[in-house]
Amino acid sequence: MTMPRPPLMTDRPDGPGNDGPDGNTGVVTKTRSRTQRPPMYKVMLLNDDYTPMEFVVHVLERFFGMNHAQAFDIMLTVHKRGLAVVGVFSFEIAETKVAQVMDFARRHQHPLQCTLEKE
Ligand code: TYC
Repeated sequence: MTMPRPPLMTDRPDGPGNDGPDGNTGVVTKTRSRTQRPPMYKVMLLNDDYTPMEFVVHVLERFFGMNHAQAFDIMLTVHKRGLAVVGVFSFEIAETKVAQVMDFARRHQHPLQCTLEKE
């Protein structure tokens, strides 16, 4: 009559001394960490019937660093199509641009609207 022996650590596939053919081979696994790019935000200008065209051109030159020809072009796009993307920025920059444009328009009593949208 043989008595069952108590279980030993070497019975376990991941136990000590078990890096033989069937046991733990000590393979090191690496989990790849993917670096996320920060989300970007589109800043858009909206058309209205009252803001003068020259004022919109000035806004685009002043806050979005456009030259006169670029600014005039984008202003006309907004005028004809209703809106246009005037730049793409990180959230903090986009938020600041919107606030600057809205404040500038309000101080000049124009109803110009500027908004941001996640890309
Ligand atoms: N539609 C305006 C006008 O005819 C001009 C305008 C252009 C207003 C772009 C706003 O974002 C705008 N005076």
